[in-house]
Amino acid sequence: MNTNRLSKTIEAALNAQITKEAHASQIYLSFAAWASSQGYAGIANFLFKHAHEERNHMMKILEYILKRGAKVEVTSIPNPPENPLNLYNCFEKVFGQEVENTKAIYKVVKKSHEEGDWATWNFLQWFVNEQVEEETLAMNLLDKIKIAGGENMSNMAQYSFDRDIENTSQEITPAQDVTTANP
Ligand code: OFO
Repeated sequence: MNTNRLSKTIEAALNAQITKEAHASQIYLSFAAWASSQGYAGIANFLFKHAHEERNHMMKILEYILKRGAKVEVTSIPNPPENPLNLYNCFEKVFGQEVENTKAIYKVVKKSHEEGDWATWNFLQWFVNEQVEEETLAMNLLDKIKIAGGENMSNMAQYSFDRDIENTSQEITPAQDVTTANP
């Protein structure tokens, strides 16, 4: 008896999304390492936590595929992009990456709608909301940098922003407390 509750199309789309979330995690990880090497400890901490969050998103999808009796395919992850040129460029890239991931999620949502796979559609609504949160956060940080001088931020402004973001990241669940259910 076939107990797979996902269609081949949805199974493939969700597996592709696993790779996208893993890729997002690698991007945050590489930007965090870059920020740390530039002396931005607060920003590095913030980005490391986000790398962890994205990995939990990957796990959330992986667990869902297994729960529905379908097959997980773990594939290779594309390389992260080049290091950012500066803080402004870093958050520009972060925002761009979040928008790309939102588009990818919307495609899977659309497929689940077309197929009338309401369980998957419902499961994906969590990701739709999460992307709104993440886009807003990146957008707000980008706005702050713009106000502080954008690409021409002074050293003092960079110092304050780094300290500021450290406080922002205090509001985010510490990486060690993050779970798949509470990313
Ligand atoms: Fe996975 O949440 Fe953003 O990309």
